[in-house]
Amino acid sequence: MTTQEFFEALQRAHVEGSARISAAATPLELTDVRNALIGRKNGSLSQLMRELPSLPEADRREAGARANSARVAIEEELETRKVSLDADTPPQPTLDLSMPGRQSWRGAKHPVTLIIEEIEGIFRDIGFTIALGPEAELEWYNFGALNFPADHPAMDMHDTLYLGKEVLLRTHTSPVQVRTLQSYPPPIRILAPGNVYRRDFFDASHAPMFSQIEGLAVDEGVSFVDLKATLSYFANRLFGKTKTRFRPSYFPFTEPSAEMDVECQLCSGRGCSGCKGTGWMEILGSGMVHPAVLQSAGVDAERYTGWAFGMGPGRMAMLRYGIPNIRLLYDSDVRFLEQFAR
Ligand code: 2NM
Repeated sequence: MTTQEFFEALQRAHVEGSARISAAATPLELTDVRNALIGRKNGSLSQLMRELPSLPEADRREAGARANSARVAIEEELETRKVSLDADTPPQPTLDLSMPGRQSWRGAKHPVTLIIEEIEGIFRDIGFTIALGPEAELEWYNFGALNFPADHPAMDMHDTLYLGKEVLLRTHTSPVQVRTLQSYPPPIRILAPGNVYRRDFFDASHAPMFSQIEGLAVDEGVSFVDLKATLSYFANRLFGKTKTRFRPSYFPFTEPSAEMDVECQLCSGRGCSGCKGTGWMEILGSGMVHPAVLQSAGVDAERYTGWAFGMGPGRMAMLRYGIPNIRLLYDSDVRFLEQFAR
């Protein structure tokens, strides 16, 4: 390439470049034009500048200076065009920092878990220990040791889920109490929370698996006064200061037996549809442990007496939180559970 040809090519590149800069309609197109003109590898001006070393030595300084000013001019035109294109281009939608954040599910304990923990806390404060046992139980621990007569209707295949000839899913946590009596000498004060199973039809107030909490206290000289005092104290801790009453009842494993009511939490005892107008709500069953139960667990019933009780945390949670249908406790709908996050 002669020096003359170099100058002409430089002139052409500049004129064409200016035209393409003016023609670029968007900032993106302008970026393409910039690369086509002064891109390091393939830009037309960059390629021309690579010819400089092949020009006669006497012309190189002049040619270099002209090439440089063409490049500076092109850069200035690119910048001017960019400013005007940016001004006409509406701002692209970007991240809106004023948007509220996406709410994430916090996780919450199930209301039945909350009430179990609260009940455990109350009894732990007064010297009870938590005791656990198997859910698949021998029939003897579930019924035989508990003074159920051999023909008791609860043992019927229609009410109990049998796993084998003498093995079943426990229908209450009382087998834990029997096992504790067999393994530890009195004094005994235990709380036995856990899941139990019944062959119930699943409706608004029955489920095939539900949780239960039972308790047992056995020592010398333990009386019905201890039962009443302890369970009344418990009700006042759980529900706040509240009236309690005991009504006679019947269980095979206790004698005498009593059910404890608290003032209706919905109407404060005035009588409403929730308590069927009575002003009272039943919260647990209880009684003095039948001597036959102590004897079958190997405890001397002449020396020791005891009292026991049982309640349903599901029912307690429904009363406490005003939950209208038991299914809400089993569906695990996060919109329901979320209300118990704290
Ligand atoms: C209840 C009501 C009354 C009870 C009795 C025993 C045991 F094993 F000591 F005999 N455990 N739980 C009991 C007594 C349970 O539930 C409504």
